[in-house]
Amino acid sequence: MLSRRNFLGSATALASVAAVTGRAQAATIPEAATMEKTTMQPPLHPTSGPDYNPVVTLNGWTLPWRMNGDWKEFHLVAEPVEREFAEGMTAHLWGYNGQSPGPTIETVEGDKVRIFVTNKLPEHTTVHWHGVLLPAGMDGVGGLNQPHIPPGKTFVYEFEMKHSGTFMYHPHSDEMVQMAMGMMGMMVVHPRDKSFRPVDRDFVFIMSSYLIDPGTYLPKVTEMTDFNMWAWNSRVFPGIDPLPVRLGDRVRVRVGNLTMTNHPIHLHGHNFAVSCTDGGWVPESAQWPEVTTDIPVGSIRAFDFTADNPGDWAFHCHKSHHTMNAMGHDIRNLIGVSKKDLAKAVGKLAPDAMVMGTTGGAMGDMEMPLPDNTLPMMTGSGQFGPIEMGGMFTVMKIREGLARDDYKDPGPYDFPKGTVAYEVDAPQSAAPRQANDKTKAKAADPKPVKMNIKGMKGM
Ligand SMILES: [Cu+2]
Repeated sequence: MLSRRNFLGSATALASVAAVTGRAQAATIPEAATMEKTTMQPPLHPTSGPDYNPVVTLNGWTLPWRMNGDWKEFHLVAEPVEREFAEGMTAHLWGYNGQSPGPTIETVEGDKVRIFVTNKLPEHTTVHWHGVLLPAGMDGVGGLNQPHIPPGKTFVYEFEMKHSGTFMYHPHSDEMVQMAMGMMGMMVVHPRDKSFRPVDRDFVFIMSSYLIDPGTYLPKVTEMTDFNMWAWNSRVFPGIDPLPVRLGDRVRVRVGNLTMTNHPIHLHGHNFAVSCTDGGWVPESAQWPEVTTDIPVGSIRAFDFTADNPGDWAFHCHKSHHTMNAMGHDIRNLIGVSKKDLAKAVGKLAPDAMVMGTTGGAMGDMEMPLPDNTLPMMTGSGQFGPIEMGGMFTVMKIREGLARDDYKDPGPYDFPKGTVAYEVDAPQSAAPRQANDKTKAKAADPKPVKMNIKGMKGM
């Protein structure tokens, strides 16, 4: 008799057979793909299994896999890498497969995945699969769930992707050092049912922060709060890819945060709703419209919207010191201070010194000699002049008629005639103001008061 209990029992037995078979199959390690380029690579369409609309990773790529029986096999190599943050600055980081962050791992709900992790770092490591619901022995916390992976060794993780959504991976082994060195990546699990919340363009990136002193190459890994490079996929503006979108597309942007602070991520020109976190899909009844969503530390937010407003739209972290590159934080606020007097006083003490910022801005215009391998604090330029940004800033470019998989930078937006804010030259009429000198006060003030009194007396 096939009772429910018997049926479940045999299903469990089958699962453990599969696991044993899996272990035998793990004997051969697939080739580890690497990537040299720092620009967004084209989406990787599936060639087997259920169809899905693949993601693109800002300044990144998707890790190729191979099928081995019914297992999807990936190979991550933890290793030292060189990462260009933007033209003019390269950092010496740790990452995976030639890049920091590591490649995006893309799978489908229900996939059985086998991920080989080879450690080419000078110290031990592990990989934790943040948000993926899996057996404890696969969770990757060194010492707690598994032995640390020694340098030169390869470990295998095997689990089933039981839930679709957006997740991350990072070491759980000398974690502060290894994450401060840039070891992290994103994981996207597509729903098995392609009709579940489909989008036309699906962008993904992870946020990381570094303290790299001007003129140096290596992050200071013991820093806890005072970071100076605020990066999306270990890139800073103007090194971050734009997000090209076809007018009318349904768009999803998935953002992970492995910095040590929160980031209010803001998109201009549209409202959106958070559709997914690292905990799963947000029911439509629980969504509300936003233009900024705060992404806490160790969290993911994916938001969806319809790109119905053509143009070039700023897309950035709303903490203004996160849209800057390495800077001196000890600059005094000199707004309103006379430059001439100050220059005289400073000149006596330090003849080569330069006085800056007395009008409150134009830091983007400043020309100061920078140390090697150091980016200007505020930089980038648009069709109307300097953009004066850095760090976590890029542009979403919404255009008519882009081809489906076309993610090339479409260039600056061609504004329709008469739609750009403009300067007026007409004389300004004097604004009515309350009198404030003695003469005018005498003439203007008492009369209405007297009139009021008279009026009251007359009543
Ligand atoms: Cu921020």
